[in-house]
Amino acid sequence: MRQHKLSLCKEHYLEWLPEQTERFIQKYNMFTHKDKVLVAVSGGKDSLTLWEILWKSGYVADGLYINLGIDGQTKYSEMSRQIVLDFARERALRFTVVDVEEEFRETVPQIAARTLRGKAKPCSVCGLVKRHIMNRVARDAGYNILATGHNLDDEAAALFGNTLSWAKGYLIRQNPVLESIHPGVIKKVKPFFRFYERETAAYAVLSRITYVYDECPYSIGSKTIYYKGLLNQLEADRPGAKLHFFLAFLKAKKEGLFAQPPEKCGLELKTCPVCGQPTTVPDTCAFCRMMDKVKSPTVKG
Ligand code: Q46
Ligand code: ZN
Repeated sequence: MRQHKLSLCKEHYLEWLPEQTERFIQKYNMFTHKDKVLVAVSGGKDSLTLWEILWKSGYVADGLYINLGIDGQTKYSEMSRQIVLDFARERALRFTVVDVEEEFRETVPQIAARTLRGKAKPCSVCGLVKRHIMNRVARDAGYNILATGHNLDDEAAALFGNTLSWAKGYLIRQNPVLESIHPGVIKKVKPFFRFYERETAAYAVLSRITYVYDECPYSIGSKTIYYKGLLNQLEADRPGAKLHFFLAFLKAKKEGLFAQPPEKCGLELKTCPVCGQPTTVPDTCAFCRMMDKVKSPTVKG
């Protein structure tokens, strides 16, 4: 690991990553052994590795798998669902499965195809659906922490994109720890945000975790993947650049840069009358508005 000027053998690497995870959980006040953690698992290496480490470290950490219904030729959802179920059963872990099609009568790509937001690509609709379900399951089942497996490459790429367009709103909100700001919202944490993707992948391979190798077909050609490539080029010439980029951003935030403008600080979040989740408008939230359109029958001309 050139970025840390550190080389480890297999045995020590398998100790190092969980120790570092524990250090970050404590350093950033993510959660303690008294909390009830819900881990969002996609079947990929990051989320399964996170679940495994939290479980082995004795945390109350149950899984949530959302079947998005992204199948097509790759059978991405079907494959990832099976991998998550096998992973949990082999370790006797508790988990919840939410099937979007069963619950909303349509898969994520089908919902997206009906909306303006998702016409070209379902990712924005997919994000909205996932956020809504994660929050709802955590809230209804009494979890007070929602953990995701985002790694440094994910966070740095998102920051890079947000910085290129100076997306103020996203820069204000981007954080590895998001405290609950509304009774309907669960505290969100990303315990792997300081690990390079190679580091979590190495752990998954060395500890023989079976995970889905294929990415979601809709991620192909995405801006995120392009930004990750650019940051990897930078990292190759300047080891540690990616980590520095993200940590310097967090430091700047701590010092008050990217803070909420004073006129917005007092703005209270409203509660969606349909689902109880927060919204900035005094009406139904974006998710409920979108699902309302899905429920109404298509008018054929
Ligand atoms: S948003 Fe887009 Fe991902 Fe949803 S449709 Fe696939 S690539 S899974 S993180
Ligand atoms: Zn709602």
